[in-house]
Amino acid sequence: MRINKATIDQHNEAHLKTHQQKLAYISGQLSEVEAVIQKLMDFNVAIPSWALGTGGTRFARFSGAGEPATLQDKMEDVGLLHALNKSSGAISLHIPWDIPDDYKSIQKLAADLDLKFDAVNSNTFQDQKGQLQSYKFGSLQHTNKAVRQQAIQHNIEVIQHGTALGSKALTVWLSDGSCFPGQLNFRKAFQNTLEGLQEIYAALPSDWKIFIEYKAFEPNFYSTTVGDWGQSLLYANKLGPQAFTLVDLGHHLPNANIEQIVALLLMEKKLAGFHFNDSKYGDDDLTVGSIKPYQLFLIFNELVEGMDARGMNHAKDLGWMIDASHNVKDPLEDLIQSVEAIMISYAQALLVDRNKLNEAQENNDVVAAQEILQNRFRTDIRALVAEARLRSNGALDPLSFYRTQQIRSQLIKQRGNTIATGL
Ligand code: PSV
Ligand code: MN
Repeated sequence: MRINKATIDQHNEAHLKTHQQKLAYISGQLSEVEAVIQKLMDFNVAIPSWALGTGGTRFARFSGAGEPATLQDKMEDVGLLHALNKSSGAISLHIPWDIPDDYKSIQKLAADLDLKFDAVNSNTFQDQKGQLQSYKFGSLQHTNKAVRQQAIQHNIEVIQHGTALGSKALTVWLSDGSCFPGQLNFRKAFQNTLEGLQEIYAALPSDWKIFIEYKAFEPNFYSTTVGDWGQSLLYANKLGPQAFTLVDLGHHLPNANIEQIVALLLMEKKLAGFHFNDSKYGDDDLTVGSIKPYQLFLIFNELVEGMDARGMNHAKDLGWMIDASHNVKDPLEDLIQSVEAIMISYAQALLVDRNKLNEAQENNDVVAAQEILQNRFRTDIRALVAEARLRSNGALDPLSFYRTQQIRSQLIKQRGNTIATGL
């Protein structure tokens, strides 16, 4: 389903007056508004192919209807989202769920929808039909060389699919680990994993990156072989300059200081980028910014500070992606909310008075530092994000557009009771 530009224009006209009032109000309070709007227009967050269907829990999956059943449909959904918010111009594929049957037609569809291919993801956390070796006891860490070789080969194939489509990064998330003390020799598991990653690294094209994603627990509950940012950084450092650590917000132990992790990885030039989501307890995969919006802002505050200190391009030099998939919302509505939360936090971070914050830090003025950050966090800058969308020909209010145009009902009419692939 494609969205007609005239319908977006109509929607924008109806919302324009209120928007302009809000914009005038916030512009009157802040300097640098134009530069911030431009940065927001340049910024894009990739959408994972697996977030377009209703996610499941260990207990049940309450699938919605009209979900994208094919790669083409998933791309159409991301295209739809991008047409509305103009900040979702990339899709991240998970192999083997999204193996393209014809690269040329998939590339053409991407061009029609104004989409790029973000990092490609390998999957050695499930056994596929007809697969020779099982990943029940891990993949790259496995005691059996044949299992390790199969996992290496799979990752190399993922790189090949990505190369054919124009991706520039491979994300490796391993569920490897153990469920019980004594099950695993930690050192051997690490060594096997490192050797496997080295073979995969050797197959990377020279303009590619490999992102090593860590996760504290689940599906293994005693140890995880890439369990935290320290372990991921160890692998990334040993692998070489094309290897980086990927931060998924839901992959930490409770109350971890993610903003500090981000600052240090950036300093070490080893931050790959993000899988954004939100959580209360574990890897809950909830809508970005729905539970801990202040944490999201603090992360962006470190990102903007750290990237500017290194002269990095905010839009291009890190991988920005959502990784959320849960079971009670319409996935497209959820994604509209997630992207909006990211844009808001980014805009607020751009507007932090760096000189004043720096001065407060140098003078150990703890109270002033808190005031500077919290004042910005509490400033309603949503009109700036909306203005960036308007200037890019997106919708002023994507969620209300989605609802008033009854997009899900139209998708159901078109697709029927289809269910997306994935977890
Ligand atoms: C694992 O929990 C993860 O965050 C990884 O990024 C996977 O590839 C993704 O979720 C999809 O299951
Ligand atoms: Mn992830």
